[in-house]
Amino acid sequence: MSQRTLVLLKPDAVRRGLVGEILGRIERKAGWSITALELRTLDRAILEQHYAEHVGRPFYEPLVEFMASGPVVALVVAGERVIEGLRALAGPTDPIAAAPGSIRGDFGTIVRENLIHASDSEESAEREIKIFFPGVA
Ligand code: D4T
Repeated sequence: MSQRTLVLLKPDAVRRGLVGEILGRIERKAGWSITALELRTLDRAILEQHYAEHVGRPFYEPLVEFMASGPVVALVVAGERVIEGLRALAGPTDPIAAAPGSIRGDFGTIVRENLIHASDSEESAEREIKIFFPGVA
């Protein structure tokens, strides 16, 4: 089943010089392709849309501050079961609980700075692709 997903390499990944490493892991999955890609610094308005489900939670303000603290790399990845596949490549939210071999498991230690976002469903992917790449059909 071919799908699309929205991926963000978070400011910690960009600051730490892990963009090439993470994009390389995505590119090496057979048959997946990057169909849009942009380096940009996110403002509050776009983060409020992206993290709408978390507004009001105790971690929301520090999360937005962190996500606006430097540029991110936003990309769309297309391919076979790419939504589930990107979540598996990333590993679970808490990097200490994430298995070695996953991006979070290999490079992260704290929940807020967990390196990568990947859409969690087809519905989220379509919503998030519209937020970050309104021009992409
Ligand atoms: P994203 O959405 O960034 O791919 O992460 P997840 O899908 O793995 O996790 P999430 O939506 O539950 O959390 C979004 C974002 O908030 C940070 N966070 C999360 C945090 O700083 N403290 C917390 O307690 C939680 C649950 C990390 C990811």
